[in-house]
Amino acid sequence: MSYTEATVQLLSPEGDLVRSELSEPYLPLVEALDDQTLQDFHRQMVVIRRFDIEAGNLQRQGQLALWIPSLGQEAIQVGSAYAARPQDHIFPAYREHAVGRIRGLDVMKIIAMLRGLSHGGWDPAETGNFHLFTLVIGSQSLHATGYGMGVMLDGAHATGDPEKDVAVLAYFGDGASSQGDVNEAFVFAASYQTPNVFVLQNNHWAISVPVERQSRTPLYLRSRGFGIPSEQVDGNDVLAGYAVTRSYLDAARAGEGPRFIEALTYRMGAHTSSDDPTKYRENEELAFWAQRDPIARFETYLRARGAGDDFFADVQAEAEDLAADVRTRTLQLTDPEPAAMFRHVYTDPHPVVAEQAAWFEAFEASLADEPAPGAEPVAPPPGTPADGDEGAAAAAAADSADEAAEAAPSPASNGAR
Ligand SMILES: Cc1ncc(C[n+]2csc(CCOP(=O)(O)OP(=O)(O)O)c2C)c(N)n1
Ligand SMILES: [Mg+2]
Repeated sequence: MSYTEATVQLLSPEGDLVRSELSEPYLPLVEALDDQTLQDFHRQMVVIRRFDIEAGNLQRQGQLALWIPSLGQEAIQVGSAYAARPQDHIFPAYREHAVGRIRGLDVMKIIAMLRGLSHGGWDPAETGNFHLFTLVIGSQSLHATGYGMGVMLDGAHATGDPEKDVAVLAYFGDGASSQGDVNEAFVFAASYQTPNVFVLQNNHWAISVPVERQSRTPLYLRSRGFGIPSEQVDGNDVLAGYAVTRSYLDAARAGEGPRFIEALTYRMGAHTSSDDPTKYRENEELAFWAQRDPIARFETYLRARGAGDDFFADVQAEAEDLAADVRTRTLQLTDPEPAAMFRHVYTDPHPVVAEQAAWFEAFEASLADEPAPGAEPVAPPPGTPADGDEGAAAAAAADSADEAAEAAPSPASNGAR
C-alpha cells in the first residue's frame, strides 16, 4: 500500500512543492511559515534520527533492555507536533520520540524506561502535556477521547479564543486500528463531538503483519463510517503532516468535532530491537521507501530556498552532540533502590501494594546474612555457637528463615486476589 489518489502531498519525494486540487487548501498554512520554522523542522528530524540510532546502538551494546525505533517516521511526527499549541494535550503510543522531545520531554526519560530503571512515568505537566507512552495497543485512543470529553465538560474549547481553547491529539498505528479500543474511541468522539485529532501512523507493519491484512479498505476511510472527517496524508512529507494536523486541530479547538489523519509512512527499522524484519519483508519494499525518505526530500527543498552547507553542518553537529550526551548520560545512570518499584503504583496508599512491599522488605532482609557466591563467609554474630557445633548453627538459621517467611505474606497469595 503506497500513496493513492487521495494522498495529500505538499512536497514531492524530489523535494518540490506540489500544487494540486488536494494540496491547494493546505498550501497557505505552509506559505505562512518563516525560514526559521522550516529549518527547525529539519533540525528536529535530523536530531531525533541521530538519537534513535544512538539508542539502538546502546541497546545492541547491552545498555538498554529494548529499543523502539522511529527511523523513517520523523516527518509526520515533527510536522504534527509543530501543529499543536502549548495548551493541547498529546497521547502517544510508544514510538513518538520526536513528538515528546518537541513538547519538552527529556529523551533520557525514554532511555531510562527502556533500560528498565523506571515504570515509564513522567509528569505531563512538565512535558508540555505529553502524556505517557502506552504499550497496550490502542488504549491511548480511549484515554485521549475521555480527556477530550473532560475538556468539553470544563468548557475549555470552542470559546473563540484560539490561545486558550484546547484540542487533544492522539497517535496510534495501523495495527491498532484493528483494536476495539480505537473503534470505541471513534464512537465516543463522534457522538460527543469531542475536540480530538487522531493521527494514525501507517508504517505498513504491525510487527510482522502487513497492513493489507488489517483492512480491506484504506485506513483513512475507516473513521468516515463513524462520522469523523479524515484525510490521508503523505507521512514522509513534513509540510503535509504539519498543515493537515494544524487545520484539523484548529477545527477541533473551535468546536467542529473530531478529525482523523492516516499518515502513510514506513518503519525503516525493526519493530523493536527484539525483532528481525528480514524474516518477513522484502528488501525491495525497504528500497522503495528509502527513495521517499522524509529528511532527504526536505533537505532538497531547504537548499532550493537558500539554506547553505553551514546550516546543514550545524544541524549535524547538534545531532552528534545529542548522541554523545545521551551515551554519556546513559552510562552514568544508576539503578534505583528496588523498593522504589512499589512507590508510584497508586496515588494513595494501597493495602495490596503495602503487603507486597512488606513481603519484599522481609525477603531482602532474609538474604542479608547469606554470603554472596564466592564471598568470604560472614563472621557469625556474637552469641552464635562456636565452630564444631554446625548442627546447632544450621538449626538456628533454619528457625530464623521460617520466622521471616511467617512474617511475610506469600507473593503467591497476593497473585490469587
Ligand atoms: C492490546 C495489545 N495487544 C497486542 C500487543 C502486542 N503488540 C505490541 S506492538 C504490536 C503491533 C502494533 O502495530 P501498530 O499499531 O501498527 O504500531 P507500530 O508498532 O507499527 O508503530 C502488537 C500486536 C500489545 N502490546 N497490546
Ligand atoms: Mg504499524
